Amino acid sequence: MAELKEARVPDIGNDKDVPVIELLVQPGDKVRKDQGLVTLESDKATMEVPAPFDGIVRELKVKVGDELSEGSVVALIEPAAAAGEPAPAPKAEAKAEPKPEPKPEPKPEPKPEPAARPAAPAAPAGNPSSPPVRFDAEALMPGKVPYASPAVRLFARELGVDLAQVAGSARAGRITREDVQGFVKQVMAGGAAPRAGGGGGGGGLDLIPWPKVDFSKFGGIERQPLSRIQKLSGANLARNWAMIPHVTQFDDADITEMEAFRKKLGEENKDVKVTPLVFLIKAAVAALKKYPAFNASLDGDELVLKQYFNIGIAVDTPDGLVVPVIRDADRKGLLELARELGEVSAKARDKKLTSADMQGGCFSISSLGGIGGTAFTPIINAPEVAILGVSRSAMKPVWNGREFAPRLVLPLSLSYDHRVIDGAAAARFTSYLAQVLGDLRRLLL
Ligand code: CAO
Repeated sequence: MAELKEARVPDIGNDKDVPVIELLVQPGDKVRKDQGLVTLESDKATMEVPAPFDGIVRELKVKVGDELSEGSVVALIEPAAAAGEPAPAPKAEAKAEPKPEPKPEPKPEPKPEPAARPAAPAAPAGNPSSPPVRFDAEALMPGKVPYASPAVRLFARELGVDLAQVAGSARAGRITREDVQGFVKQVMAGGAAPRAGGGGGGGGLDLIPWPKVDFSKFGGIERQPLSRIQKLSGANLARNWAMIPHVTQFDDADITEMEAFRKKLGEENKDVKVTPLVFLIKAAVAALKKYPAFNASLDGDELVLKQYFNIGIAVDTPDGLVVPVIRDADRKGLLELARELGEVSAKARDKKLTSADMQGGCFSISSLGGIGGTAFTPIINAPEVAILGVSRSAMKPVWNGREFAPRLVLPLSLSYDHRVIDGAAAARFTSYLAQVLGDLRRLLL
């Protein structure tokens, strides 16, 4: 066998430790220059690492989940000339569209958020490959092209599937190969496939266009671009709101005793800030254990029940909402959770969260208790099936059977996916949460 050459991750801007989400080739596959080898997905964009030359893939050096940066070796390729054969002919479909759309996006500059589109990057020294093919959050916004990797686009074209009809199940609504297969299966079975957008009747949202208004006709205005985070979370929220039948169940927890314990814990541990949220994480884990349907995700006709307890926490940052995940919350004590919560929210506000920090969540908590309000209806963070909203606790007169006693009351708002959870289960879940928060000894049961 002739000398093998390395295919490396080219310049991908400022992204580092970006997870591999898809392998696009196998050892033995013939590849053309610029054909995607693997797909990487950061919190900002998805990109393919292209083959630097024509040849045959002899070895893949990465697997799904590996985190790569510029220069990481992805595969060993035997160059076509050395392999003694002409470069494999591109497929007809690929010929029609040799460069997958959306167009390659140039490398982002270090800072300016969000819409900076600076000059194209030079290929890094010693790596003759093309820049990675990016397709970013803009493609997710309504009215734009469906969000899918070039390999999935090609696959869809081969099957004659219009990607605009397919709902993406991966992060940020990205359409996977499995989504296309699932769509075809459902169409073949004569069922209504889940549709991504409007138009054409059927199961889609047949919406009228967004109102176009010249606001400046009515007074002064200023335009501000949305941040990347706003674009990404906006697309996710819109999909989740439109596709999940939400119901919100409200309840109150008497946290008078919990609050006394929290204050004591805070006095004994000055180095860490213990807020009500850590108790809520613990109580949520107890409720998820008791009601496993809340620790689940829908996958076609199946419910995937999880045996781990990773809790997403909505964190408000100047650039928008992010949801980092606290892993294995069932195995951590209150102080450890308090420390981790402090670290993760600082990381979120300093824009240092990686995609890995935001993956693997089972159930999310959105706490507005530090700000105010009495109740709200949080939007479920798909593919999770429920989210707990927490508002500000207030001292209230509560009837104890003999008299009104002053009690500290915490409002809970649980939004749930009604396809998976019925109202009775949701009411049981929130009243159990309230019981646990009212008497923390229940956490020991
Ligand atoms: N009732 C009364 N007081 C509360 C409370 C509640 N439910 N929750 C927190 N507090 C208090 C805390 O004890 C703290 O008081 P001190 O400063 O006196 O100690 C204060 O409010 C501020 O708390 P915090 O917000 O710093 O900490 P937290 O652990 O409660 O929350 C975090 C951390 C990261 C979740 C929060 O800062 C945050 O970003 N919240 C917003 C989440 C959000 O935007 N959700 C909306 C999503 S839907 O669009």
